Amino acid sequence: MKPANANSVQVVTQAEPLAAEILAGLRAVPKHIAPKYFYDSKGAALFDAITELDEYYVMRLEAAVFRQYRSAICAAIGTGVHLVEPGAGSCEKIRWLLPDLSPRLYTPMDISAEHLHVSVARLRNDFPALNVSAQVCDHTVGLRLRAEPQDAPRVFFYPGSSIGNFEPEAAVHFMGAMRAAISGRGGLLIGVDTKKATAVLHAAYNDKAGITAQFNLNVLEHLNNLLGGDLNPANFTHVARYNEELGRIEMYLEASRQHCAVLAGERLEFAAGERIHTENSYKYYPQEFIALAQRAGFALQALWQDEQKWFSVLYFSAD
Ligand code: AVJ
Repeated sequence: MKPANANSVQVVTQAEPLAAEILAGLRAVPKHIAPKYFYDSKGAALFDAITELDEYYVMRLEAAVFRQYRSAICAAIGTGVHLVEPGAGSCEKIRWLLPDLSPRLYTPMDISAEHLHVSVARLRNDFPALNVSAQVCDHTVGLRLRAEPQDAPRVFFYPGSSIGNFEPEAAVHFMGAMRAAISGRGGLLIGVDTKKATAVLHAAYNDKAGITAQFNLNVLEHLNNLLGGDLNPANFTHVARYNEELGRIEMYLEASRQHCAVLAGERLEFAAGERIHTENSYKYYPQEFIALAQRAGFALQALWQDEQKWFSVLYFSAD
């Protein structure tokens, strides 16, 4: 029997002052834009193209780890769980676990209603027996889940090293929010990119085909469409560098000349060489990450890595 809330799409309205938040970031020194704004439909397509680049090892290695260890991963999670995936996007990665894992309910969450509707329809078509209850929300703002199904252990699925977009302290906070949404048994299955040679990281975020540059620059078009504006991508260049000290890739849009732009009726000034910080992508050795997760109330159950140890998949239980 299907739970009452199965096969629905729930929209969680969040009082998020979109224009105010974005403008505050562009008035700040240094200027910044949150990475969640990369993902309009063009940005999502560009990200998919990134995952297919030779230089971008992240998704290829994560997929390889899931392929190699799928049965062990599914065994660690157990059956009959309520699987929740914040930022599920195309709902492609859950397929790595299906049909071995038979969750009681799957709740993909995404900021884009359109994207979520399309992905959920495709998933239901391919896995008719799967109960899906999708939720349109921005998980970086907060997690609000319904109580049902009451007796199913809640397991969060957060692949792709998306956790790397958070500052380490914010990552602890977000994992704490997932932990707080688990009552009784439950867990967290998470994919985390590992620290490695600077040259490898540099190549992954500065691909020869320039797809990452297009992805970065597209955030300007997205903001123009969202708020009304004339930010011109031709006035900026893509910059990505590995900050070894902080263990993170930093991405910026650098103004190639002094100019002005308008966004949401506000005038923005850019000096030549001025940068907008658009993304951090933190890399963690497993031990560093395990320590963060422990602070959020999670206990390590298992760790799986590719042969080179470039990518880690970890399963934590609610402590
Ligand atoms: C989706 C955050 C995991 O940091 O590797 C890819 C995004 N940015 N290339 C990453 C991204 C530039 C990606 N995450």
